This record gives sequence, C-alpha cells and structure tokens, in this order.
Amino acid sequence: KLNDKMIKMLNDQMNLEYNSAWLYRSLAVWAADNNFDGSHKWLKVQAAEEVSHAEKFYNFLLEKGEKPEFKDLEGSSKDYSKLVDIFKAALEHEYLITSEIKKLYKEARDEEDYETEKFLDWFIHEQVEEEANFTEIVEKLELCGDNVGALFMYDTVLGHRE
Ligand code: OFO
Repeated sequence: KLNDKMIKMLNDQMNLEYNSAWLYRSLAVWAADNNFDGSHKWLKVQAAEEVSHAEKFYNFLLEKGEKPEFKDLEGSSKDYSKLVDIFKAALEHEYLITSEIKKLYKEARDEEDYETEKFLDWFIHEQVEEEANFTEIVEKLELCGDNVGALFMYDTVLGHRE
C-alpha cells in the first residue's frame, strides 16, 4: 500500500507530465505560427511522448488501488521571439521534471517503498535522454544563430522525428 504522501506525489507527477504535453503543444503552436514546420512536428511528437509518461503514473496508481486525480492544465502564454527560446523553455521544464522525479525517488527510498522505487527507475533513465535531446537542439540552434537558411535547414531535420 502506498503512503498518503507518496499517493499525492505520484498524482502531482502524473499531472506534471500531462502538463509537459500541454506546454509542448503550446510551444508547437508558436513553431507552426512562425513557419517552423519541422519543430512543430517534433514538439507534437514530444507532447505525445509526455502523455505516455503521464499514463505510466496513471496506470501505476490504478495498479496500486489508488485513484488518479486530474488537475487543470496550463500551456505557455509567453511571447517568444526566437526558435531557440522555445527549446530553452522546454529544457528548463525538463530540469524541473528531473528534480521532481529525484524527489519522488528519494521519498520512495526513505520509506523503503521498493515497488515505487523500481517503477521510478525508468524515469531516472528517461530524464537523462530528455535533457540530452533538448540540450542538443538548443546547442544546434545556437550554432545556427540568426542565419535563416541554417535555421530552416535544421528545422527540416527536426521534422524527420517519427
Ligand atoms: Fe520530458 O519527460 Fe516527461 O515530462
């Protein structure tokens, strides 16, 4: 049986993962609106991946006999001026996700909740990949700078994500 604190933390993380999807969908709109079709697609694929992360928490809570509880979602209402800025915002968000996953992991360890600890292993690995993906994109977009040709070429590469 999960303890009350852990139930709340797992629920919060499920909502944060759904919110990641919502955030990336709103950043995708910025990309579409600014003719970066490849980034639009990349971010939509990423948003779908975030839903799958949320569903892992959803399923775990159900399996443990608990009830997932949904909160309101928030997108990004900020006004961005450059493509690199939306990926920087996403990278910052991934740092937040990593730190929240670590808090969950610590709670599981402190409480000797081995089942939740094992469940969270996947997310510990996944966050290494998530941060690496966004960091690579930010670095490459910084290399492109204000070179419109380079930006659109790299945007096309991003659009190849399945
Ligand atoms: Fe992007 O890893 Fe989930 O939130």
